Amino acid sequence: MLQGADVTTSQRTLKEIVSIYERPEAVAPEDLEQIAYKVMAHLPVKEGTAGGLFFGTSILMPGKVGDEYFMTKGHFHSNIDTAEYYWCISGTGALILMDEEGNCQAKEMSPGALHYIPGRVAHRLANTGSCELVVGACWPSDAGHDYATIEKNGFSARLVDVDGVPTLKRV
Ligand code: PAN
Ligand code: ZN
Repeated sequence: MLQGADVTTSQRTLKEIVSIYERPEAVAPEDLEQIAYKVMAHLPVKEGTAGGLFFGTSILMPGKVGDEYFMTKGHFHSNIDTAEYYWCISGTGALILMDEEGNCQAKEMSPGALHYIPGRVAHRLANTGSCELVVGACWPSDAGHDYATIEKNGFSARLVDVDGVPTLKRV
């Protein structure tokens, strides 16, 4: 999706992120090495540089763990006031947002949808469709990623399949 100098690619296997799901045991052992998502990022300046921007494309595979849709780890930004844009390029899914008080909401992701994520709001993607969900993102180069808070407390709601309908369920 992204090409050129300064583009890095990273990927997460289901094994690396399985603990984010409500029922990690629902993943068949033979599926653990499967790639859950990839991120290509254009990082033209050093991470932490004030005033710069990063651009990334996230590609999230379709699938579920139990009744919970495949999703990204999710994070607050370390520099917590920094914002971000998410823009859906292809596929169907949701952008799940959670503020510091634990209020969660899901924003629809379908091609062309653009969402501004304000500072102090944790964000993650879920793929509710049957093809890859491809999302562009732009964030400040001094945002940083705080994964620890979500690893410790999780999101206060999960996006699950209820009779074929993606439903945000409080935990
Ligand atoms: C995105 C995310 C990307 C992967 O580029 O980093 O979608 O999600 P996780 O980082 O939560 O695994 C972004 O929000 N950058 O700030
Ligand atoms: Zn982010």
